[in-house]
Amino acid sequence: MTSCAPDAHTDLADVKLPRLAASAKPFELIGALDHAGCAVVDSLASAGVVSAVLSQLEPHMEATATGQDDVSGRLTRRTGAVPVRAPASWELLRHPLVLSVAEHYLAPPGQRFHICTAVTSELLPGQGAQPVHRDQWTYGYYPWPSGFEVELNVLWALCDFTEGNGGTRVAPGSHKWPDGRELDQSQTVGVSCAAGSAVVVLGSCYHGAGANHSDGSRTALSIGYQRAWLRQGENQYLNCPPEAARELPEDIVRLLGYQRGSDALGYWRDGEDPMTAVYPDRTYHVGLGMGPEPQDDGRIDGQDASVGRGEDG
Ligand SMILES: O=C(O)CCC(=O)C(=O)O
Repeated sequence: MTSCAPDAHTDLADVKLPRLAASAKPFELIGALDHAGCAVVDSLASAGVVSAVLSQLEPHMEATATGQDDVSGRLTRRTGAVPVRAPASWELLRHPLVLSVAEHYLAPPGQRFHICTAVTSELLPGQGAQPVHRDQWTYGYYPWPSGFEVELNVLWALCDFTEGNGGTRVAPGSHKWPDGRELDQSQTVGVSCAAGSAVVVLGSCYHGAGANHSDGSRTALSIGYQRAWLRQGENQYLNCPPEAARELPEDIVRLLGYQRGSDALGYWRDGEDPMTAVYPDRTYHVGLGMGPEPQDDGRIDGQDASVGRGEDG
């Protein structure tokens, strides 16, 4: 990594952090993200959903150890496997505004996107600021071309975010800055927003959790989405093996990555659709192409579920 200040023509002051209302349309959020690389959508989730997610996750958060390095945060608890542990999170995972925008950046026609991570970051009092980073650095600092996004992260505020409690810090406009920078906190702006708001950050946008100087914890649920041809940050198949996935709705199972990512990507055994492992009673296309999806009766064009399966299917 090299250490340098942003270029004068892309100074932080040049780009303001966009704020949108919960009624924002996908094209408005996309416009804001194209411009700034990050945006806040105020009060996108209801208080009821926020409190249900928190109460379902609470025992797991209580049992989670704090991090063992500065990026994880030595006073931060990161609780994962959220889709299986908190059914109330499904509404956030599948939020229509988020899915439309994720599809725009991550899934051209014939391709899909999946959940990368769904994990809380609970900053306990005294937690210092997280190093400023790009989420796309997960992928070995690969030099993705500018404007080509591989990941999109939605930080759902599960409590009010303030500058004092470590509300996420972002560098608006930094998705266009050179890669590999070591920024300090003064090159970012703190996000203050109400619980239920969503801080949306492109994988190329520099950001990080702030420092928690308050006497309470600051909790975010970070739901990242990524192109289906990249390895997921969190191992969703260990978090949620097929017998657990069977208890989840099909759209969430698909987002977890059980579906094919595109033609010939992620198929199972003899060309079977991996969704078959979760729902053996439904008929999925066999072959390298994605093929048609089952109809409401679980069949494709009236085919029996066993069609195309091998002896051990
Ligand atoms: O919790 C936050 O505010 C940001 C977390 C984050 O950016 C990360 O862990 O990668």
